[in-house]
Amino acid sequence: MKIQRHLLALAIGFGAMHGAQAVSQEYILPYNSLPGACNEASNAQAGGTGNTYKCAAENSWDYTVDVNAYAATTGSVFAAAKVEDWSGGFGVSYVGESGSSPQHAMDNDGKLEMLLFSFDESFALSDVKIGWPSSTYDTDISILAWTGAGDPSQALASLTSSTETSLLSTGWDLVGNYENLDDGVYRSVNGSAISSSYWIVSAFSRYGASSPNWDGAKDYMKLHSIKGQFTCVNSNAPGCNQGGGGGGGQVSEPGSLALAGLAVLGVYGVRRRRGQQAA
Ligand SMILES: [Ca+2]
Ligand SMILES: [Ca+2]
Ligand SMILES: [Ca+2]
Repeated sequence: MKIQRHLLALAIGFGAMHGAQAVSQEYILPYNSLPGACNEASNAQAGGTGNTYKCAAENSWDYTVDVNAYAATTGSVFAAAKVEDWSGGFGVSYVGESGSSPQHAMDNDGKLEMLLFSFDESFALSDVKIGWPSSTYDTDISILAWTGAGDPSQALASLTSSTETSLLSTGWDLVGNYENLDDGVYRSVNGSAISSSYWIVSAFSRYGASSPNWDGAKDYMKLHSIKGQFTCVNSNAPGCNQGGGGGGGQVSEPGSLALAGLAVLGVYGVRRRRGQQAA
């Protein structure tokens, strides 16, 4: 297909600390409805690494979340990969991976692939939707949130210095594993309402744990949308006090990490792509 469009609706919330103010609204970005919500902010080499997508929240176009991809073979640390913007949603590729379907998706066939969502507010992820495939492949996913201490930048440092089996001991927590996601249908996740500024959605992995003992079938999917809630701390997150220099829930010290935010971010991108790797 020639015109690749996709939309990611994101919602994230972070553990609220002092002064945090919960926001009840959820914001979902419907597929294909809001062109331009997601844009590639930095390019990667062909088939290569390190690009960044900036995606706007549906209800607050001046609020963006960064989307990056990482991948690792068993025993190796995670390294930057490429966010692929397909019609069904985001996939992941890395240098050396086949560009053919279904490897163009986010998968665990070869390297374990993941998408990292970085917010500047704390966000409670509540729902995830894939936009591909309909039934051909297995579609199990895993979700992690950064709950470690220290500056939030430690989340990224921990990721890029960890392997699949060591990641959960560095401040990243497994929020849950979710089996057999259906194409085009939101799946409720994060039942304990964990909040964080950093979220990982990956193809299924036990991340070193002994369970669940799901089938060994490889998983492939394109991440279409996410939603959740922000707990207002900074004033610019969706649903929080905006336009003012200091809403009621502002945090004065970034280091206090008390970010709690609730918001649903609509991340969505429209991109023209070569007709290759059609889903
Ligand atoms: Ca892939
Ligand atoms: Ca692969
Ligand atoms: Ca599986």
